[in-house]
Amino acid sequence: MCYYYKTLKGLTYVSPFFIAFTELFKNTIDMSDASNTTATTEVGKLKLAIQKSGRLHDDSMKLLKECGIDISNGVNKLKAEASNFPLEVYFLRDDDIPQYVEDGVADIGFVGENVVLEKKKKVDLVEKLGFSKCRLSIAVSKGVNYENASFLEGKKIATSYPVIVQDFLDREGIKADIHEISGSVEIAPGIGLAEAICDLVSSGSTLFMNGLKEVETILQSQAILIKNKHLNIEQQQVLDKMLFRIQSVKKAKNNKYVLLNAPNENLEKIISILPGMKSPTVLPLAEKGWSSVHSVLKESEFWDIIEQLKALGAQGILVVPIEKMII
Ligand code: PRT
Ligand code: ZN
Repeated sequence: MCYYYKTLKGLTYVSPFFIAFTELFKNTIDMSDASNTTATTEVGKLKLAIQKSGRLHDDSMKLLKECGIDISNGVNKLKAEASNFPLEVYFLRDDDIPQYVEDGVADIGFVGENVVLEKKKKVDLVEKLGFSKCRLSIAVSKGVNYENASFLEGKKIATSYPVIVQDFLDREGIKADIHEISGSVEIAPGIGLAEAICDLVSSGSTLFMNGLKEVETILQSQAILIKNKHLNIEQQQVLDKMLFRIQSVKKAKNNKYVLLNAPNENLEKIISILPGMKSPTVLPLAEKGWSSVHSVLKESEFWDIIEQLKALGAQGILVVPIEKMII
């Protein structure tokens, strides 16, 4: 299987540092664009577009909650206001979010990267949000002998992502017939509509149940925060505040707080494998010869380090989730 990772055409990654830097020069850089923006947001208030219902909705709302932003969303409402943050939330179809953000009808949006890349709208990528992870993959019938992308030459590919698929074919130098369909893509080979499909995959069970196998991953996707290119200074400041909270929530999710009892004879070795935020906290225990060690571990390194700690005689290891992490 070969992997192609996104070329963010029309989508620029903007780091928080870059945002802060460009803010200093915003008046000179963006004044010529100011008349182009259709943003009607009152000074310092942000309009956020999120999915009304579907796979992104619950995690989007959860993220706002974890950021301490309270939204009272009445059933069937299209718009809601945060009670404790300068934010208004619009509930929309995910496909429409990039357009609304480009036009400035919404200032920012939570949406799948796959949708932003397919729509090719002029928006900035601010942050990857870490939920709704999936991949956009080519699949063919199980029995097909697929060796590489040249199999697709002259074939029909059914997909809801014609733009991203065409980019992939262009990169591979392959000419194929893209057949755009809006749903149930996975049934296309079975009914003779196409020899291959390109669709989102997460667990892979939909492909499996339809007698298909995944042969190329052309994009890795997740929910992202996008922004309009013409935010005013006050809006950018509110976005920076929100971004700071989002990053604190993300860091907390990727880390665990660990407390353990360590025999003093191995204390130095134990400390050397525990990173901590600055360095681990070490407190003497009432029982002689033992210390209590507190530290923060990355989720990805967690099991490796715990095994090493056990081997060094650590006992009573407690692992606690972190709610927010402000560094
Ligand atoms: O109504 P609206 O237009 O707002 O929503 P929608 O129906 O177009 O989108 P929705 O809610 O289905 O998905 C929203 C976003 O969730 C997508 O744009 C992706 O960014 C993300 N996402 C994450 C997924 C999946 N995982 C996913 N598995 N979107 C769709 N799927 C589908 C896929 O199309 C296939 O039918 O799930 C099936 C495959 O799943 P597995 O687990 O069987 O592999
Ligand atoms: Zn949609």
